Amino acid sequence: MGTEYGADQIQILEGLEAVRKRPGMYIGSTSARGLHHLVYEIVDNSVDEALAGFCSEIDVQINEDNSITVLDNGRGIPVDIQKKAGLPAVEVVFTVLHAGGKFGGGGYKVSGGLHGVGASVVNALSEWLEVDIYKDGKIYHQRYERGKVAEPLSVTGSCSEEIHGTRVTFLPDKEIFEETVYDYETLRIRLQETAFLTKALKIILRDDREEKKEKTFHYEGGIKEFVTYLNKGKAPLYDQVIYCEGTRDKVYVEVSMQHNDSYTENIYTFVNNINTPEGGTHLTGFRNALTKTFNDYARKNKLLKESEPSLSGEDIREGLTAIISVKIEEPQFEGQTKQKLGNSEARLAVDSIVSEQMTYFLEQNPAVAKAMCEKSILAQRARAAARKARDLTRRKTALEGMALPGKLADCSNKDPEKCEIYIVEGDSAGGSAKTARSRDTQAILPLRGKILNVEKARLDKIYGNAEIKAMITAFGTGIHEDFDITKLRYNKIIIMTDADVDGAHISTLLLTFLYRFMPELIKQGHVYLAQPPLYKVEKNKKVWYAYSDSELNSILMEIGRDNNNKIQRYKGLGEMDAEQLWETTMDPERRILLRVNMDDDVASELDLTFTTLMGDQVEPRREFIEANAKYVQNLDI
Ligand code: TSJ
Repeated sequence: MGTEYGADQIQILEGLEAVRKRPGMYIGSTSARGLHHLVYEIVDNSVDEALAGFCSEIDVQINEDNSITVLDNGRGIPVDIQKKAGLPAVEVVFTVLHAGGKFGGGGYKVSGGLHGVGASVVNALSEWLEVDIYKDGKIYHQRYERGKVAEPLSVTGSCSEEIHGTRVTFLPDKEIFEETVYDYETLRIRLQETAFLTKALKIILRDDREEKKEKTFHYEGGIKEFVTYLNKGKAPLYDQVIYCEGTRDKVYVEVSMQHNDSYTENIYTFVNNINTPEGGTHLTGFRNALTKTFNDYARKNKLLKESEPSLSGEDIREGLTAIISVKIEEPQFEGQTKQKLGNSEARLAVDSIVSEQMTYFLEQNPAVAKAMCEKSILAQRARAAARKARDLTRRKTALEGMALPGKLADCSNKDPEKCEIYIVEGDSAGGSAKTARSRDTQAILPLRGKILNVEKARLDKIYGNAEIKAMITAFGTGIHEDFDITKLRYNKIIIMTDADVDGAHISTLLLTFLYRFMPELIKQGHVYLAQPPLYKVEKNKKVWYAYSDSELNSILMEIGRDNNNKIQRYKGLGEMDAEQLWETTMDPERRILLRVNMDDDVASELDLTFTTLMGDQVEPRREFIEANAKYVQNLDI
C-alpha cells in the first residue's frame, strides 16, 4: 500500500467527508435513533450473508466503552484487489459510498430501500473501526479512524481453514452523535425481529457493560413463531398458526397468521427483512386473497346465506395477527418515505400463494374455518351498527356545524399552532384546571369516570362512548378514513392525570385510544403527558416542588431536614389549588411535559406494549411495568 493519493482515493475521501458533514442525509438523524441505526447497517451485511446461505450465526456485543462488535461465521469479506479501485475489496466496502454488497451479485439483499447505505457510512461516523476477516486459513486486519485508513490491510495471523467469518468493531464518533450510549432493549427488539424473519439464523446479543446481559434468538419456525410471540398476551381463537410459503415469478413469499379474540388488526409486512410500515403490493395481494378465499369458503359451506352480504376484508381481519414477508431481487420502494413496496409481481405472487394454500387449509380444518367465519360475521354486524352511529353524528355535525362538546372549556385563540388542550381526568381536577389555565391558548376537557378500553370493545361501542366522542369532536381531525391532521385544533394534546397507579392506568387507556384511532397525532409529536409534582416542601414561607423521590431527597439535603419543613405529599391533582396547579403543571414557562413518540421501526413491539398494558393477563403486565415505559421520552422543561 502506497501513501500517495490517486484521483480515486481523493474522491473516496470527499465522499466520506460528505457523510460527516451531513450525517442526517445518510442515517436519518444523529440522535439515539441514528446511533442504533449504525448497528443495523453492519448487522444487515451479515444477514445478507445468511440469506445467501453462508452464515448461520451472528454475535452482537455492546462493549464497556459503548463500542459495538458484530461477528458472523460467513465467508469473510473478500480481500482480493478490486481492479476498478485498485484496493482490497474490503477497503472498498468501508471507504466507498454505496459500495456495500455490489460485488458477488445475485440473491436477495437486505440492502435496499432506506437501509443498506452501507458499511462506509458507519465507518465515516465512527471514531475508529476495526475489521478482522477469517478466510482461507488467514486472519486479515484493518483499522480506520473517522473513515480514513489508519492501518493498511495486513495478515495478522493464521487459523484453521474451517474457521471463516467477519468481525467488525466500531466506536460511534462523539463529535457526530448527540447520544453515544447504546440501549440494550432497542437493539434487542430489532435483532429479535431479524431472527424471526430469518428462519434458523441464530443471533446472540450480549451486553458487557455494568449490568451484564445476554440473549439468544433462534427460531426454527421463523415468522410462525413471530405470530405466536405477538399473540402472547392475547387469547388465540384457535391453536394453529396458519403458514403459507412459496415462490412465484422469483418472489419468495412467506405468510403466517392467527386470529385472537381482540378487535384489532395487526399485520406487519417486510421486504427482504426490511419493515414496510406503509405496506404496498404484498399487503394488497394478501388482503385480496384472504377476502376472496374466505367468502368463497363461507358461501360454499353455507356459513353465509345467499341473502346475506359478503364479508368485507375488515370483517375478516378483525383480531388478526399476521406477518407477510417477501424476498425479491430488485425491490422498488414508493411513497413519500420510500416504505411502500411497488413491485406488481409481489402482489400476484402473494395473492396466488395465499389463495391456494388458504383454500386448502380451510378445507382441512373446518372447525377453525367455522370459528373464523363466526367472528367475521359478528364483526360485520358490529360494523354496520357503528356505521349507523357514525353517519348519525356526521349528519348532526353537518346540520349544526362543529358542535363542540359541552364539557369543553375552549381557548379563545383561533390559531391551532398556539393552542393546547388538557385532557383531565375527573370533574374536580377539571375545575381547578379551568381556573388555573391561560384562557387564551389552553383548553380544558374534563373526562368523567373510567375511560373505555378500546382494546376490549367493538367499534359500535367505541363510537357510542361519550368521552371518546367528546375527544374526537374537540380535536377536530375525525378518525380512520375521515382523519385529517390539517383540521387539528390544538398543537399540543396534553394528558393530565394523577401521579399514581390509577392515573398511569388512565393515561395508558387514553394513549391506547390515540394509538389505535389517531396514530398520526403521536407520530407527528402532538401528544404529551403532563407531570404533576409528587411533593411540596415548605420552609420559612418558601416553597419547593419535587417530581420524584430522589428530587425530594436532594431538596431536603439542600435546605436541611428539620421539623420546620412541612412536607406535603400530593395524592392527586385535586389536592392542588388552581394556583399550585398552574405553577407546577400548566405554566408553559415552568412545567415539565413528556412527549409521547412511537418508532415505526419497531411497530410490532409497540403493539405488544399496549396489549400487555391493557390486556387482562396479569403476569406480562407486571413484567412490563418493571421494564419501564419505552414509548415515553423526555422533551421540554
Ligand atoms: F460490510 C461490513 F463490514 F459491514 C460487514 C460485512 C460487517 C460484518 C460483521 C460482516 C460482513 C460480511 C460480509 N459478512 N459476510 C460477508 N460476505 C461477503 O462480503 C462476501 C463474501 C464472499 C463473497 C463471494 O462471492 O465469494 C461475496 C460476498 C459478498
